[in-house]
Amino acid sequence: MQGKRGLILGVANNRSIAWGIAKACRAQGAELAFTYQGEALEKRVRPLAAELGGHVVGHCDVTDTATVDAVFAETQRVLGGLDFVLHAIAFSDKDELTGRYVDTTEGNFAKSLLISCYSFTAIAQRAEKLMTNGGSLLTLTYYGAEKWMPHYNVMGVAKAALEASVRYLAADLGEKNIRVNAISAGPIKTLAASGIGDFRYILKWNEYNSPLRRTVTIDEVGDAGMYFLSNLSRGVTGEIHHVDAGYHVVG
Ligand code: 0WD
Repeated sequence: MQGKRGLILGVANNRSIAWGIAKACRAQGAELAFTYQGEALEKRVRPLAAELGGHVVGHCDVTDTATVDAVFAETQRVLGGLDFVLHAIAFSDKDELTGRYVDTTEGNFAKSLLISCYSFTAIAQRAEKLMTNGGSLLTLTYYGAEKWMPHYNVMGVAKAALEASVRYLAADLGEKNIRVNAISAGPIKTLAASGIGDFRYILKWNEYNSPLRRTVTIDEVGDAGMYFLSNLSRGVTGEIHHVDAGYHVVG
């Protein structure tokens, strides 16, 4: 990753999956730029970025296009171009990550799909312009896109759309040697995950039932992320890769 420049979206704190991936990329020599969402997270992201000798390129809320444009302009200024982007962003109203999917409201459906799915396309549009020598885009998904999961509800629908968009983006951007992939991570206790109903039960269930008889860590997802964001995966695009202790073969 020496000489590679990457933009990391979605670090909330040192438990974030994005943080695990950023650490793994930095360990191989990548130069990183980070965004944060709002002032509260800025306080957490700044010291983390500094720990990896990275840049902070500003506040990015994907529901506010001006902030997305601003962080890409700042990334271009600071890094002079891009080789990879990590998208580790998702959101749904917590009240709808419990109970039944059928009760999803139109407002939360639109907001969840915008933040958790469309934002990856919005980011790909801007990254394409900065990736003049090809590049790699990576997003995070979950098995709830493929199978029903208790409480995952509208996020499962958003992740299914996100996985489909990985395939469409891969086909569109392949001729520019820009690759697009997703990691389907097993459940990990993060800020976002704490909003999902009965999450502790899901963790235990995965621990008991996955082939490796455990859950995964952000460092394990981090190493797989480094593979996708580096030349190691140069022949791979449009892939949904499970890093879930094997749960998807039994669940
Ligand atoms: O078990 C898990 N933790 C799994 C997470 C299993 C499989 C996949 N994932 C996915 C998530 O769905 C998400 O896409 O991994 C990605 C990263 O999530 P995370 O590391 O679990 O969670 P967290 O550390 O909370 O980071 C997600 C961040 C947000 O944090 P909070 O918790 O404040 O919502 O996504 C960002 C924000 O920093 N985010 C936004 N960024 C820009 N604009 C927005 C937004 N509108 N909304 C959320």
